[in-house]
Amino acid sequence: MTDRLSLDAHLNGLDVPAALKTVLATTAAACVDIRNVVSGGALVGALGASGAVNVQDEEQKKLDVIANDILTEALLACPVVAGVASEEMDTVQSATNPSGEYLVLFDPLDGSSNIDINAPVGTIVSVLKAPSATPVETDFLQAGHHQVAALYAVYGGQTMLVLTTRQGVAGFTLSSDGRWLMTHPDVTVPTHTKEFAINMSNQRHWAEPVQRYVAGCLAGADGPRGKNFNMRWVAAMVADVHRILMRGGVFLYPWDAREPNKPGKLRLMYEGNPMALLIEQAGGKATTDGVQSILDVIPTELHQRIPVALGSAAEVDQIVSA
Ligand code: AFP
Repeated sequence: MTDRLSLDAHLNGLDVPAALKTVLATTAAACVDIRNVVSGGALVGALGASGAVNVQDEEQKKLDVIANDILTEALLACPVVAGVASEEMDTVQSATNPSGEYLVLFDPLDGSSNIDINAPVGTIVSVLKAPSATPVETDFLQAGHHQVAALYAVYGGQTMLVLTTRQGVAGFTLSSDGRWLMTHPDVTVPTHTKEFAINMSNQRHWAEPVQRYVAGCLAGADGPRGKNFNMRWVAAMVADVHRILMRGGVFLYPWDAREPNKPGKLRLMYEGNPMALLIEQAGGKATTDGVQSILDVIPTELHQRIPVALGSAAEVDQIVSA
């Protein structure tokens, strides 16, 4: 096997503060612990419902709770973390670390409907500077362009961690001896694609521009786009975005009329922002509607939802012009 750069060596070589490197190394180690529980499945009692619901009234799986506990415990014990926020927790938690400098926001187990069927799931993480060592909720409400780092781990056929510190995007694969080794040094999203991802079962609820865009894709070579498209939907944003970072494509979770007062299903702080930073750092586009960058949305609530259209830049542009 060729000598590969470890995540630690990669972090050491980055021009970012040492404290940020510590946050990222701590997060990556926690992802290994989560992966170990995911892969233990029924053998370690990790499948099924927890019996509780989260702040968004969604049924929590056991693994949502376990993954949340692993990350929360690891990060609050990290001396440079000032506080954490999670899709699975009602409120933010201050770490009471006098030297806390960073806020870490996460979806501990994205795609939890995939857990019991042994399909890919993952962890998504966003890192912000903390305005103070004793942060309150409003300190977390920073627009995505303030993120200093974003990463996800995807627990699939291989376990991978994909990271940006605003200097491009790099991918690491977990080795059999538990080390993150660089396998994808310069991840870039191709500008053009023939692949789209959307939950087609919601078609009748979409707004007109999304209807038109998808109709154009489905019409294939005979339609206005003049080419045939392929469709994929993993039901875990982390895996759909991973595919787009590896080979291009677009991913949409638009507003729909099922709950017209909600702007969408996905969460701005735990899904939209970190994935938008990764996609934009890899040369793609990440928008709320084909136009406005997700990274420019000013958050008003911790668990805010947002419509998402991201991926290959030229294809994202098609969504508004369709
Ligand atoms: P869960 O983690 O609650 O399963 O939700 C996953 C998710 O937020 C995102 O990762 C998927 O892209 C999307 O929801 C799947 O939504 P559908 O249930 O509409 O397919």
